[in-house]
Amino acid sequence: MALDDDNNRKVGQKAADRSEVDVSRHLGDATDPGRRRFLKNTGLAGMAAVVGTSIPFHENLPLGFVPAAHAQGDVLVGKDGLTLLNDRPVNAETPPEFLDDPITPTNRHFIRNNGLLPDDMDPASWTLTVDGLVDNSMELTIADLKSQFEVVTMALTIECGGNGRAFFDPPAKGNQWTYGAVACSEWTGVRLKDVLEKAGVQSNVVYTAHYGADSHLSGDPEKLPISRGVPIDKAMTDNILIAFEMNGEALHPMNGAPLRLVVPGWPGSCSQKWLRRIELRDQVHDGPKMTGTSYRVPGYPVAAGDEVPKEAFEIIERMPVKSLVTFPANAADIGLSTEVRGHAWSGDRTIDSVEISIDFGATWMKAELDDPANSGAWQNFRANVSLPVAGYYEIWARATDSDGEAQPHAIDWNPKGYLNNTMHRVGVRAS
Ligand SMILES: Nc1nc2c(c(=O)[nH]1)N[C@H]1C(S)=C(S)[C@@H](COP(=O)(O)O)O[C@H]1N2
Ligand SMILES: [Mo]
Repeated sequence: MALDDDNNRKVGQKAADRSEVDVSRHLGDATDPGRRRFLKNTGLAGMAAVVGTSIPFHENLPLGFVPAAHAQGDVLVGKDGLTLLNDRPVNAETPPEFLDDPITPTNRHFIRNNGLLPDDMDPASWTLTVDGLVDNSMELTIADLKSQFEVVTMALTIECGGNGRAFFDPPAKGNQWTYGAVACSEWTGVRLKDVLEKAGVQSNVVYTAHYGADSHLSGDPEKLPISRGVPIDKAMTDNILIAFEMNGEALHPMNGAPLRLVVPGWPGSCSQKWLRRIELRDQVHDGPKMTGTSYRVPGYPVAAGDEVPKEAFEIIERMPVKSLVTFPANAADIGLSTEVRGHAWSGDRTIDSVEISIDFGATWMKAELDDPANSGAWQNFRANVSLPVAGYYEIWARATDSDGEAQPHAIDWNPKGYLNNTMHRVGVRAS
């Protein structure tokens, strides 16, 4: 960025005014909705991200104008083939066939936002505060993180707790994710554990609390869109990163630039984006989306559509065993012999086997299964499949994890539509 820190802060302030006050009050119907939507959802930092550089004369840009080079109201810049589920906040998933790479490229990583992007995502002036029940509170720049801690690169799976919600009946409110709120990119950063150890975790700590710089949809600066945490034992495992690079480059603005947590194997919501602060607490965190029915499921099976009392909800911890077929694509026309490919994962565990069926589950064949690149990465599988005669087939995949748990045909319904790990079915026409 060409602007110095000071200037950037000023810029951030202006952009906030623009998106939260001026735009909503004064634009009226004079500009097309796509443009208003664009401004409201991205702000100045988003515009800069879109054009790939800073905008020196941004203060002269009339309110409601977006850079002419990108006047589509496109909130998926730098993404490829994602399906937009919601544009305020931005939520977009990746069709399975676009998740075929062993490591998910940045342009194929899904986006799940609860609020609006921060206006200032400048890595040079970014700081991370570590405080609460620690011996030494710390305020670290990204340069400090790089110089004071071991920098590591790991492939880590992030899956939204609501992935698969679209298949709940009766339907569950929220983004109607089908399959593609999951990804496994390569993240570079420092271990959360190393940072917490340096801060000195006090003996009464039970939980972390994560805070990001994104703003609440209401525009109320007192409100946070989301602030979650994990038990301290989980926080001290060595595959949780405070990441400043994604696939060897700066983080994508929508994926938490310039700094985020990556907590593999637990609901994606634990992986705070635009990370500004980690606080250690002597009680379970109670930030927005930690309590009530958010990222919680009933502690016992309930019938579909049942009312569940609030006390019965428990915080989701590890994500269940699951797999995804990424080739062939659903509804593809294929030959009688084909390779089948995909990924499998299970929170805090590894995958022991993936089986494929082409006859609606009557018989299963074992797929070839790779080891994970490292702990917390999904595992890639492939199988050569021969179909006996021309016709319609379904390719089903079923993963079994290191604890012997296998993917089910159906899961217990829950009110918010979390944890759907039913088998993936891909329909194909073979000839
Ligand atoms: N600050 C912040 N962090 C956040 C969120 C958010 O809205 N704000 N969404 C969370 C949720 S619910 C998920 S599933 C993941 C998604 O990460 P991604 O958008 O990079 O795919 O980010 C998590 N971290
Ligand atoms: Mo999520």
